[in-house]
Amino acid sequence: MVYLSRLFSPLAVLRVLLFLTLACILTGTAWLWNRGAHNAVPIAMPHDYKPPEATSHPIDHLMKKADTEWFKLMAKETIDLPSAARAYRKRRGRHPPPGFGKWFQFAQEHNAVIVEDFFDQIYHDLAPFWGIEARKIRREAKQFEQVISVRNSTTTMKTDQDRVWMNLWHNLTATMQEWLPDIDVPINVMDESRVIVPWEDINEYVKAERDSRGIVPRPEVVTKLSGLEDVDDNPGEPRDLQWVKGVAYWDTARVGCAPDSPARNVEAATDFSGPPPVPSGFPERSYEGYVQNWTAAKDPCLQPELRETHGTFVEPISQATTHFLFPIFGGSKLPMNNDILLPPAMYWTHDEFYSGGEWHGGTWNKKKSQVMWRGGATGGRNKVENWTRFHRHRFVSMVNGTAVQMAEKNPEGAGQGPNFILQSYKTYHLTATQYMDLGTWLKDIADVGFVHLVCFPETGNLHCPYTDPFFEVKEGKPMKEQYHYKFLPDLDGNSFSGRYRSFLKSTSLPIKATIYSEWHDSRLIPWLHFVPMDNSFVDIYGILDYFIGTGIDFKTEDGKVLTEGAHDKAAEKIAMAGKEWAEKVLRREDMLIYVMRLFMEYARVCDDQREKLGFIADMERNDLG
Ligand SMILES: *[C@@H]1O[C@H](CO)[C@@H](O)[C@H](O)[C@H]1NC(C)=O
Ligand SMILES: *[C@@H]1O[C@H](CO)[C@@H](O)[C@H](O)[C@H]1NC(C)=O
Ligand SMILES: *[C@@H]1O[C@H](CO)[C@@H](O)[C@H](O)[C@H]1NC(C)=O
Ligand SMILES: *[C@@H]1O[C@H](CO)[C@@H](O)[C@H](O)[C@H]1NC(C)=O
Ligand SMILES: *[C@H]1O[C@H](CO)[C@@H](O)[C@H](O)[C@H]1NC(C)=O
Repeated sequence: MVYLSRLFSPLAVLRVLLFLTLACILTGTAWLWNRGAHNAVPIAMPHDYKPPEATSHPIDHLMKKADTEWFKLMAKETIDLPSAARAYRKRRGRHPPPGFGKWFQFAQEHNAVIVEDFFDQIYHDLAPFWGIEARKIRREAKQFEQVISVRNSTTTMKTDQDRVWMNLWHNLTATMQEWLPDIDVPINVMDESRVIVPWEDINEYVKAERDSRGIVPRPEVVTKLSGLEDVDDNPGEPRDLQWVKGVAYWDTARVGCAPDSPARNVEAATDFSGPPPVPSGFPERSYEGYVQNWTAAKDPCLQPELRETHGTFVEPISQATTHFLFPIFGGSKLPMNNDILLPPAMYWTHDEFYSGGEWHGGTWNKKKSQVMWRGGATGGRNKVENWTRFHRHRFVSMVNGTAVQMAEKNPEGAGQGPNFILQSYKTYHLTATQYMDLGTWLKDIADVGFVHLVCFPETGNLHCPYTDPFFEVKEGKPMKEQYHYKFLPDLDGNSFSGRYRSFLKSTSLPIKATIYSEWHDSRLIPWLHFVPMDNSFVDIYGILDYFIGTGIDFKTEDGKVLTEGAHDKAAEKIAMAGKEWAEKVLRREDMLIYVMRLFMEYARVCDDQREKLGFIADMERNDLG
């Protein structure tokens, strides 16, 4: 490994600057300007100057690709009911569900951007239910312990105790109750997702959905739902869902992976001591080291190493999974889960702890060009035997300059820390490490730390005997203050991270790693609206190197301040595009519109006449002229 051990002195800065200036003048290659061209700073350059292609960075390529993807998506936007219904039939292969006209009206009245693809998650989640009897679904749903119900446009809630999430989802449902069909919605009140049906069964169920698809001839279409009177009059027995507990969660989860997927036959790890495995080069499926397929990057079925690098699979806090297909609605899930996604309750709250309030940060130029993260050491139940395998711990260590310097000097293995292993500097060709060692650079650009070490067994305070030597307990930072920094990593906790929506809405740039799916996934484009990060975090240095550069500012002759290697404009572009987009498609209204569509589809799949039920008013209107 190449480590520059010389520390950074003012003299060295001067020397570097002198060298750079000279190099530019002498060679005329202007590579420095090329980098600077991404800055807002106007610099004198020849009119015919063109950046050499060869210096283009993989992230430049990914950002360009993201722009193209967005244009393709937006070309599908629909602006009136007939075109929305047509887009529906084309994409889903059926008539829209009863109520679709009202739904469209609601969406339009709330100025929604309407693209059929935005609702893909609903169809992914509900498809398997076409494989089981409608009557079975509605009878069992009603019997669940926590249920939100709508009857005659009035919402009620059944729960074992007062629960914040239930109240929030109840509130969300009640907000649009006059638009909703009769439904019983079983709610998952745990952090963790609940349903994993073996892949082979799901495959059959999904096949049944595909086989049942078709545009029913108009005279045969039934436009009115049958309602739930039969289950109200004659409720069934509650289903014994045979919750699986006490089995290594990885083994419970991987049955949801396809038989030929890399993870399906890999058993749960048993030895959690020492640092976890790291990719020796670029992560698989990456584009020259950076995430190019976000769906794949999030999928544990493709990455068996997650069994020992993510807290969810090392030791979740709580676990109760059923292998039976049953409709449970919740805020997030793993790709192998068969839960049905709602927008997370935390996204509906007005609680400032999660929403950060209405203020989403000042202008980009006023922010510190640094990475800010604060959070608890959650992600599962970390213990002395296995804390080194928890993802939050790993991230916090990997951007801790001191920890990195200690790892580099580790006599037992250069680059090896207690819970991470550094890759060779050569892998990502970092600019910053050409001038200083990784640790020195990180100390300059990162302010990251835990606010609570969440120990097991509990200590009754913020500290933890086995992780104290490796982590400082830092002061918390309210979200408002986090927005004073340009770069905001967002990591999974015990499940998904509840601050993501606020980060997207902020004027700062979210850097996101996750294995969880959320309702909004098909409306966000990586490298356009946020920066995606691999779950191993080996790309974090490359990401920060690209956006922040060395972190060393220098003045050009005309007094402008540049940062060597920084693509500050590119970072600002993604931060602003994400914010603007979130304000268009992740509004509270958009959550209502999503859930209204979801509940209309759910009502149909619970109805005995589901194959004939549909909305065709748009076609009849066409007939009239
Ligand atoms: C809903 O309305 C129908 C018809 O008006 C009525 O028969 C039924 O009892 C009502 N159900 C509830 C739960 O109020
Ligand atoms: C939902 O909650 C908000 C804020 O607490 C409240 O103002 C509103 O009335 C509630 N809406 C319904 C339908 O319960
Ligand atoms: C991304 O990965 C998923 C899962 O492996 C795959 O189905 C999909 O085709 C990939 N997308 C692209 C654009 O390659
Ligand atoms: C960074 O790492 C060092 C060495 O392990 C540790 O003492 C320090 O508390 C860590 N800092 C943070 C913010 O966790
Ligand atoms: C994590 O370590 C603890 C303590 O050894 C153990 O009880 C737990 O089962 C481990 N997790 C897994 C998935 O084995």
